[in-house]
Amino acid sequence: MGRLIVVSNRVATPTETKGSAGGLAVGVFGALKDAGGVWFGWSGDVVSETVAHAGPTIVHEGRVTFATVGLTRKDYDQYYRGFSNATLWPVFHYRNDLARYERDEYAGYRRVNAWLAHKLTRLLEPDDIIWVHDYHLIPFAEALRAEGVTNRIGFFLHIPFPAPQIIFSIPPHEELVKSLCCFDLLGFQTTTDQLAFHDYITRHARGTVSADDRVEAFGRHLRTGVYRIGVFPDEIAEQAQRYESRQHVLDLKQSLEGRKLIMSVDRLDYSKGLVERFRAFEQLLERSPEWRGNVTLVQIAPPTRSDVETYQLIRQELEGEAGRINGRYSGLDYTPIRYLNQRYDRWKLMSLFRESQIGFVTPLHDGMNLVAKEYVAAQNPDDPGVLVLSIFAGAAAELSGSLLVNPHDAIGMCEALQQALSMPLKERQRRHQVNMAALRKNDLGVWRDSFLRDLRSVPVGEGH
Ligand code: ADQ
Repeated sequence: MGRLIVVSNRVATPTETKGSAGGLAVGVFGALKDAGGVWFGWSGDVVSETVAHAGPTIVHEGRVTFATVGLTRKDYDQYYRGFSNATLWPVFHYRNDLARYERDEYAGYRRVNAWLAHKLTRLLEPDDIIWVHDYHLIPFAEALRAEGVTNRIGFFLHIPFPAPQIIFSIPPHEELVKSLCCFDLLGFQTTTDQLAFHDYITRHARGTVSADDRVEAFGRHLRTGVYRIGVFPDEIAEQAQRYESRQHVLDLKQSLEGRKLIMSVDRLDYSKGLVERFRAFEQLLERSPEWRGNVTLVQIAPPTRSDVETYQLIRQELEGEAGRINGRYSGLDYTPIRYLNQRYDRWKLMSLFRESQIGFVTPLHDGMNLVAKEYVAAQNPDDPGVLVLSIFAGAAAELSGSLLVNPHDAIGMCEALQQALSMPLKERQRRHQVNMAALRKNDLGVWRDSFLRDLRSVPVGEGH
């Protein structure tokens, strides 16, 4: 079996792969350890041109090589902050109103992809398979092919693939889709995303899609598939239980003074529906006076991409909403919304999830949403909390034991909170069992192994 080469915008550090970071880093590292190989991408540092061009920096950890490069300020601004996060991210999350398009940023995006591909070429061996992750690297296979690389190359899109009418707002949309067709296998989070891509191919690229998801377009042959990313539920359950009587949990419990707890955890991002969520919680306090003083929403939302303007605006808006709602409903000993802009260690988050009665996860659009899955896995099966989940999270297709809500309907979300807060134990247990069975059936290992199995089975040279 050939080695595995993983390419992602950011590369986890060797320490993060030992469990301190998200499960994804651990999951991908597991596959790298099994096959041996290289994890290649940006180090996260902005560096001088000399340092950038001297890279990659190589660190070995057993059979796995971590190879990272720094980005120059210009590359960072155009490729990362610009086209990736100010054009692709909003459009792929249906927020065309927040997107901008600048030709020089797009040129920078393609330039960095070509440069990264060139750097990787030197580390490749003929039998390697290459697994590229996410929207920062759409032109990566095309750039590798231009370098003469004929290895199998797969791509997994972690975020939604939007309907054609939405992606049309990016002027070079056809070039992007053409670039995607240079991969041998394209993986999507949900059937909706896969169908949106097929729709583009058949109706706008004069291509064909066969019944077994083989695509022919732009003179290339490729395959597409749905690979729902998951978690390792039993590890999370064990971690949540192990830390449930630690000081941070006891402190929280004491401060709640018997109140019910609703937990939300997200990166601070406009796609996560935080403003709508705060307003739904306000509706609960407005319409159900018996809950005033008796339920607290803890929203943990560490800032990300804070040098992109739209992220500064959402942060200000949220601070305003939290302040307004708290001003309206706080008492001398009661604050309805506790809004925290910090990162927490994973084990802490999992034990806080276990302590709460509701997980409130309401993105406006989300590829999958691992927080929803982590929330379910962290519950005590004897006395589980209820997941209130947006229909626009990829996870909604699997977690049928949740209360599904439309995040644009504040009163609907409020009603789901009311239902969850007074749900009988038997029903909570039944819903939890349904959700846990779904998590176990399709865990992170299944996601990873099925993608890699399908990529390895593509005949070499089939795409040409
Ligand atoms: P994200 O948009 O980052 O991921 P999500 O899937 O929820 O969203 O993953 C977030 C991860 O970060 C979770 O593991 C969570 O526990 C962790 N996290 C969040 N807030 C944290 C905090 N305050 N402190 C510490 N950890 C925190 C993208 C896509 C998703 C897709 C994933 C994986 O947007 O749709 O599910 O990739 O494919």
